[in-house]
Amino acid sequence: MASVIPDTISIPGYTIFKEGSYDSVAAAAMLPTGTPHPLDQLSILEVPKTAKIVREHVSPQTVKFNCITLRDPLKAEYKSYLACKAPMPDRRAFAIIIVRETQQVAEVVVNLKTGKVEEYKEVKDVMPTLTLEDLDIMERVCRADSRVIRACNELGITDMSKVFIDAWAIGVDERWGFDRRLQQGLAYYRISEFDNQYAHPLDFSVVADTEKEEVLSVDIRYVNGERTAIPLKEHNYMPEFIGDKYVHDRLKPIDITQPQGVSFKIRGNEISWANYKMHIGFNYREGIVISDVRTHDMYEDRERTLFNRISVVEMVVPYGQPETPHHKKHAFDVGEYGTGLMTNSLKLGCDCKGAIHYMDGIMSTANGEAAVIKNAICIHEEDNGLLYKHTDYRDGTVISARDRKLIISQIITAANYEYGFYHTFTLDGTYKLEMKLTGMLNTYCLAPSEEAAPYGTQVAPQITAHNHQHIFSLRIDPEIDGTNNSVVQNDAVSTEAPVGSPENLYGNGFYSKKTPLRTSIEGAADYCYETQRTWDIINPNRINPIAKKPIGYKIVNPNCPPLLAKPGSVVYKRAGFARKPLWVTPYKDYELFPAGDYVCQSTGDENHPHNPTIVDWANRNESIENTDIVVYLQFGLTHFPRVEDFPVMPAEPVSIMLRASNFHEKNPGLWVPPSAICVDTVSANAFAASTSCCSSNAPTSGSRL
Ligand code: ABN
Ligand code: CU
Repeated sequence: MASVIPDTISIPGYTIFKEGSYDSVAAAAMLPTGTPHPLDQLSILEVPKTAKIVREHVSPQTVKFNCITLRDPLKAEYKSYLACKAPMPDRRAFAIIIVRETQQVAEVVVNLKTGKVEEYKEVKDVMPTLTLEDLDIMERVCRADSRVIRACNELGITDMSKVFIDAWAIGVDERWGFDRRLQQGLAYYRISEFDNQYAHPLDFSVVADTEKEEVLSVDIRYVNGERTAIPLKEHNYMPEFIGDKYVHDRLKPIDITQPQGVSFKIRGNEISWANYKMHIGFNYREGIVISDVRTHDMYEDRERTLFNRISVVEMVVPYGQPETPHHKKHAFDVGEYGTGLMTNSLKLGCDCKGAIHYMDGIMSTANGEAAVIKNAICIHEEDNGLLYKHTDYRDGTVISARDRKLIISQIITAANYEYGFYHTFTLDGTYKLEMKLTGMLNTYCLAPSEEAAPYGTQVAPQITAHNHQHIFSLRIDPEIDGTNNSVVQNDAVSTEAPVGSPENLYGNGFYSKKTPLRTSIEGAADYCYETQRTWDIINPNRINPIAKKPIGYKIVNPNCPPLLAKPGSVVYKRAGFARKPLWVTPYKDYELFPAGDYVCQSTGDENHPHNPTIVDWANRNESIENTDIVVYLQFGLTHFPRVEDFPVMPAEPVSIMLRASNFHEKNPGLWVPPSAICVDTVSANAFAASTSCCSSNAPTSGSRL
């Protein structure tokens, strides 16, 4: 086995493993032990092994690796393995490469067991994700460019080391064809080393070909023919600037302790907690992937499947300022940059508090080395307030039980913004994805004659922050107690029959109107605030014996802003997925990314031969009834910046939920022992008797809450 040495590059939190040298301590901690689970991310050995096989395959041409990641097993193959009907699927890796000599993009599948390239496919007319290494190029190229230097000199800047360029994907810039790999650079000035860069936005942006390392255009925005002065006032948030202005004495420490340890058990990347079991994966693009989510039903005393795979597969942040170049600001942070790649290395006590289990994220570099993000995934429990409570005034009994959450989270830094992803399971049978938005607003300078409104808010003198939306796409491959599922739309409506009619004599009738979604075109559904629309993912083959309805999970998604960019706009085309809060398609292996596999510089044109999107998948108009389906859930918020969002944003949460709905026979939390102090004396004896023999109340996993 080749020895490896970690070699840290400038990307915070990344440790790169280079072959050929030696540092056993750091490497040993990251080496895989035992046979990997088929869904485990590639190990630090499998990444360079893949690179070597690919290199040999394309030799004498040379390659730049855009990604090296796990090739998920085919679903059928994996399911057969789980059912002990087939051997463990071979480990496979998937790489996207750019052949340096030709700039041709190719997808490669490598069988890590046989050491063979199994598939090699050139993909035309696509641009792969911008890696952190790709983004790194922009600032260096811009700082050295004479036109950029001149644009800065005109503003009075002579020291180019104080000029910073946020590299963004560009979307579509009609001035250059598709032959070039483009980035746009948003320019800022930093007065001092730890100064808030977003406090000094400059009035120009840059377009560059970052493969050729060539600036193509410096787009200066003139207002009445003049440059806009740099906003120079300081707006800082780091401790050295706050100095003695912190108020320490009003906030006493809060410590979170679990003296008897956590209630989850981890084996490799599989976790069991309360009644749940699941597998946790991670990749450069989706970040956290949760698979094989199952629950042990206490009433039926059997394991029941819930979700085959959960991940955030896309997001878009379209900005609403129509003036150029801001129309080009609509970041697809998953598809254009990779959620995994941008993941923070988390710190105990800062990002996460309490008893934390961390998992690393394993990425790859352009050279095909493994790059490890230590502590990329945080797994922990939190108290979640009341699970249930009841006071019986007549007999004097009071009972309440505490709920708790299992949270699997990661935080990414997407240039200015931070996004926290919190995948949360609770004891009532709910899965919730909560996103927390924090970090820095994208700012721009204002000329004296300009007002921020209506397309932005003046967050500080001379600084505007533009209106924008954040629309996330959560992909869930449901497995609601079996593979074949359907989706039914629920609308809370008044009974149609008029007041005074026999059916609705007193006019108070209302009910949940059910509309089955039968095809993928019908599965592209709109939200309806008036009817508090929800959707149930049901298993039509399993009827709840009590409710006499199909068992299901309810999608609760009231936070689904409509895409405000108009039809015909660039972002409307590119972000087709964001036009609907719900899409339902039949499952297909490797059909994952609703804005296309290749989002950088995509146009969103329908029927693209190499880069279909969810609009194309829906247009196939296939049946989604009682079959293996996938749901894409769009949720998020429309952000009109406030001055309180400056100079750094207080975290803003937004979430979506899937709740057990007629899935169980009764409240699934009833097995959770109530807190002794919440049981009134009348029933205390019964409670004491039940807890004296803890096995009667213990979850089957054997862990105690
Ligand atoms: N928010 C846009 C973005 C994300 C990541 C890297 C650069 C820019
Ligand atoms: Cu925002």
